[in-house]
Amino acid sequence: MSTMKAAVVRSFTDELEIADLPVPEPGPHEALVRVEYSGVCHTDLHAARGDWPVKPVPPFVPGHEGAGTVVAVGDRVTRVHVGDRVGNAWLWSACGECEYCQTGWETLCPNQRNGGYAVDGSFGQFMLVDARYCPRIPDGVDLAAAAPILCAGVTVYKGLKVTDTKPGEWVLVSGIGGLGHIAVQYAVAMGRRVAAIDVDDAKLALARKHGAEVVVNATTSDDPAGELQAATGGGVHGAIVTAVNAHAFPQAVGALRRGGTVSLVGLPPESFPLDIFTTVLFGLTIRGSIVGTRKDMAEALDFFARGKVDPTFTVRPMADINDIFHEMEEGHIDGRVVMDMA
Ligand code: 8ID
Ligand code: ZN
Repeated sequence: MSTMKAAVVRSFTDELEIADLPVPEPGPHEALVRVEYSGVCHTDLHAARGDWPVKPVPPFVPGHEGAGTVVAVGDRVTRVHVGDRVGNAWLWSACGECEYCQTGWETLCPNQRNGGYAVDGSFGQFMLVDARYCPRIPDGVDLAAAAPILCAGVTVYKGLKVTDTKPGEWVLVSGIGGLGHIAVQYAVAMGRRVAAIDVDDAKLALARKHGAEVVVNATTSDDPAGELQAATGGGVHGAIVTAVNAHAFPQAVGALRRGGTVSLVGLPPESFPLDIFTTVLFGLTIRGSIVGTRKDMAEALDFFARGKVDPTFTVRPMADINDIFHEMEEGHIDGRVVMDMA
């Protein structure tokens, strides 16, 4: 039996352990992938700490932004072949049969399995993917740069779509981390005008670099929502909140124009107060948005392959995973960290 190195969560309170695990064998619909790069998403940190009401069961291997090459396939696999470049995703698989899968909402499938949560993920040198669901990486693109598209990219692309904004309208991106800095780029590529809010001037500089016209620092502004309202001539038409802090959510609602929509994407395990009167009289829409379908993923990767979005990332070894998580907790990461798994 051959073995591989992987970063393993043994408990929600211990550091991850770099361990030798058996290389898994693909089932009938699965492919075995040699992982070359894996992005590190804040969701992996929530998973490793057991932050959410529905918890993964240790021991497990996090990671749902893995990109690599197929090295073996199960006997029912037709969609991918040995040598193809593919990735894993949060939507690792879905049932394909429920009312959600049948109506283009496979991301809501109650029987879905999630990469790096219910199924071991990409923080290992090999991983399994369901060949019916895995994203295919376009030819010619850099695999390390493609990794952040597999979760951060598709999630913000879908989150922006469901703001129901039009080209020329304003969108607010709240939280300019791994997701948010890519959201700024998709929004610009989709013809929206971008305002950005974060608690850190370095993150706001990154937002400006990627095309934000208005930036607000939530810690130094006396009235962040009012400032955004004024700078956008009456409020943003849409907003996407990726911040990992419940205070950011009512701020984004407060920045909306009448009739505006906010997509909630960040997942701090908290609640926030919603003013009923304003929501009703201004006809606001507050909606959640979870990753994207396989079609959203293909579209998000296509924007990337055409050079419309270009993640800012730093490549680090897998052995750094605990340091990377600590830096993420402290908000010290610029864009995304992508681990070199080879
Ligand atoms: O499908 C989904 N809904 C989905 C997909 C992927 C990730 C949701 N997520 C969730 C993650 O689980 C996490 O809760 O989105 C959140 C953001 O993930 P990330 O972008 O990978 O995290 P990050 O790189 O740490 O960035 C967080 C940013 O939030 C800012 C930080 O400065 C950082 O730039 N931020 C914080 I913390 N507090 C803020 C505040 N009050 C804030 N920005 C504005 N206002
Ligand atoms: Zn993610």
